[in-house]
Formats: sequence, C-alpha cells, structure tokens
Amino acid sequence: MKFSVSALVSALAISSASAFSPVRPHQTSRSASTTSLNYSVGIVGATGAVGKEIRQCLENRGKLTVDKLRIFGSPRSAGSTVETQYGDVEVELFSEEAARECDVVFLAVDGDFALEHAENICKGDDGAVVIDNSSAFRYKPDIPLVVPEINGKETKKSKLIANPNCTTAIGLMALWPLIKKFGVKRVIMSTYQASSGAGQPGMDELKDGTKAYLNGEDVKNDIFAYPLPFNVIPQIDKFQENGYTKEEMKVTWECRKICDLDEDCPISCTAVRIPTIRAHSESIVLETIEPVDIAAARAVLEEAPGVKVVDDPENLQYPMPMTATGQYDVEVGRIRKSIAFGDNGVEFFVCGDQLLRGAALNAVLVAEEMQENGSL
Ligand code: 2RA
Repeated sequence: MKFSVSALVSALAISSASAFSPVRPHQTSRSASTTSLNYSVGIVGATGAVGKEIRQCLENRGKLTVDKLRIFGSPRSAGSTVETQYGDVEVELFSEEAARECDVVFLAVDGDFALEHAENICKGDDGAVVIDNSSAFRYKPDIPLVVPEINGKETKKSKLIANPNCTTAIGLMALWPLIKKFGVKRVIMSTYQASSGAGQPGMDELKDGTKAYLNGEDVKNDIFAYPLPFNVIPQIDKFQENGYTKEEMKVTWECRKICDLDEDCPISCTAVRIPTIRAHSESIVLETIEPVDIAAARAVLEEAPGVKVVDDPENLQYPMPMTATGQYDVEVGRIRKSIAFGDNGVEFFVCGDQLLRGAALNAVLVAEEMQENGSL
C-alpha cells in the first residue's frame, strides 16, 4: 500500500475513532484481519458492462476498503460525473501517471489497451496493482491467472494479475472441488453462452433483434456472426487451426493453468452462443481418476465456496440462467453418474452470472484476497 496523505489521515482517523465507534462509513463489512488503511482504487472502462459491475461489486460487498474511487475514461467520457457510494466521481482522462497513483487498478478494457498500459501502470515499487480482465496476459507463464477460491495465493507473486475468461471461471467453481476430491483424467464441456459475453453491445443487439423479429422486421447483426434471436450460434471468437474456436481453447489453456494440471490434460470444449442476456450455462463431463460416489460429489459441491447446489429433479429444481442471473454463486445441478465413463465419471450442469462470477466479482475477489494476504 502507498501511504498517501489521505490514506494516512483516514488511518489516523480510524485508529483514533475506533475506541468510540467500531463502524465507520464504507467499512461496515471489513473483517477484523484487514489492515486499517484504505485504498485508492481505479477503474478503467467503468462505463462498460464489466466496469459497471466492478464498481457495484466494490460498493455492495464493501470488503475492499476503498478510500477513494477514481474512474478513468477516454476524452469522450472524461469530465462526466458518475454517482457512486463513495461520492460523485468525475471521470478522469486516462493516463498511466494518474493510474499509477492508485493502489489497485481494474482494467475492464480490451487486450490491446492492456498490452500497451498494464505493465507501465504496475512497474516499480510505486506502481499500482493491476487486475486485468482481458486475455492479454492470461497465458504468460510469469503472470498469475487467478480464481481466488482455487489459486488465490498466486496473487503474492505479481503486481499484475490476469482475470480468467468468464466460461472458465464459472465452470471451475464446480469442477475444481470435484477434481480435488476425485482427480481428473479428462473434461468435456459444452457451453450455452449469453449475449453479455459480447458486452453491452451484445446484450443490446439481442434485445433490439428480438423486438425487430417479433415486429416482422429485419434482424441486424453487427456483433454476432448471425442474428442471435431465436437462434444458437456454434461459434464464439475466431476459429483456430485445430478446428476449435479461441473461446474453446481458452477453457483448455486456462483450466490447466489455474488448476496446475498437466500441460496435456485433455480438456475439450464446444462453445455456443444462445439468446439469453447475462448468465452462461455449461454442461460438464468429468472423467475422474478415483471412482465417484455421487453423494460424496454432491457433498463436496455443497461445501464449495461460491457454489449453490440446485439439484432436486423431482421438484424440477436445476440451474438456469434465469435464476443464476445477478447471483454471486454459480448454480450446480443435474449431478449424476456418467453413462459414458461409468464409476469414474460425473456429469453436471452449471449456470453462473457472466458479468459477476465470470468477470467483475472474480476481479474484486482478487483484490480482496490481496488485501487479506498483504499484497496490496
Ligand atoms: C464470451 N467468454 O462469452 C466471452 C467473453 N469473455 O463471449
């Protein structure tokens, strides 16, 4: 943490006030183990779909002790004002110098921007911690790719942390506890991904296209390869030489890196865009090393942080985008022994909010983890 004057003043205020009042504004849910200094937090891309959710996660969770929120934008948005729980914040024109004054900066912008600026923002002892939501650094061996519930301790190794792709983060919440318990031989995943994966323009295109379709008008598609309303599109991101798309390969690469699996652990994904708004769904088949007892598998998932088991077929209870939307936890259900892999296989269905668990919440949890472990 950098000891800015404002942080020091607030630290002194906290310590002198603590004898009289244990609760101060913006600190209602601080855990006893956190330090008494607050942080200057920056968001780049705060008006985009993920950036907005990052701000709301910071506000709603209240665990990262924010002294000052700074919002950085382009010349177009600079000067406008955003109402926040930390007061009205004037959007500042982004510069590396200004971002470096923060303790932690969330990048909710594209990979090219991250490649150009992330390392400059965090370099040196006086640089900021950067949590990057793009794919720019995810596959670099020396940059931690972190889902805090799985490999949070990796955050101690670097001031630049990569946030995983949403599909990976959502699936791993359920996969990892089962892999830890039963081991992994292979994973086969099929996804049903919401329009929010393409940001606010993706959600807008789905909504506008649905209205147009129902009015009998032409349905335009600029964001998706084909019109999404009343359709499914078995392509997300660009096709690779091996016939998979980049979205599908991200699942393979990122699951291996986050879970520290063998370089060649067979993880195969088919990623499909469907006309839902903001929760991704995933059908996952795990072939295990140890035989799977389904009651034990369910128990492991019930204990797992960030997971809500919704699995009561008799009463038609199972995960759905409709119920997972807006939730921090992913829903897991349809848990069953696999016909394909017998005793060594378990199949299940996961739904998670793409903007929260798949992006903003994970990024904020990374910062909270770093606050807890002293890396901020
Ligand atoms: C998508 N996974 O759903 C991507 C977004 N990061 O398009």
